[in-house]
Amino acid sequence: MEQTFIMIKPDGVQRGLVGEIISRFEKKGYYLKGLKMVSVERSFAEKHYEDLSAKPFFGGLVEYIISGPVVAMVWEGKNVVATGRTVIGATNPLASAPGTIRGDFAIEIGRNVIHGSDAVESAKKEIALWFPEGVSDWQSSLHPWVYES
Ligand code: D4T
Repeated sequence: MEQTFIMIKPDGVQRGLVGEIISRFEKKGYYLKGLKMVSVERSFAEKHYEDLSAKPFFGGLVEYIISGPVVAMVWEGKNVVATGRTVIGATNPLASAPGTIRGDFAIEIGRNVIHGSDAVESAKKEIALWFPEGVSDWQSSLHPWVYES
């Protein structure tokens, strides 16, 4: 089964959106396999966003991510990388559809509440970076009620 890395950014934590966000992924049918609250160092945030290091917003993005604790998660399920991005909504919250997390809870691109891996390969990389200790391998007994097989 596919896994993705989801991070509730410092604004999502401060605004009390952790429970709502976890609930949306749970209710969809995805399985929570890793969860922790962390305050990351600047060098770690720079590593996470290294692909964006040449962008003009990189400095502000790193400041934002280190401005408070984040909630790091691994979610598992069919097509969870792409569908997780759909649940999250477009990067710019003003363009995110209502019903998505960013569409419902955010206005500014630099305060867009949540991160989700954009591809299966980047999900593997991000999970390895954020969860070097590994994740849980529990299986949900509800599986047959969510999946046909
Ligand atoms: P993340 O990585 O946070 O899930 O966002 P996206 O995958 O949806 O979008 P991204 O990689 O293009 O941008 C990463 C991060 O940078 C912030 N950002 C982005 C910003 O502050 N200004 C900008 O102009 C852009 C494009 C928001 C998300």
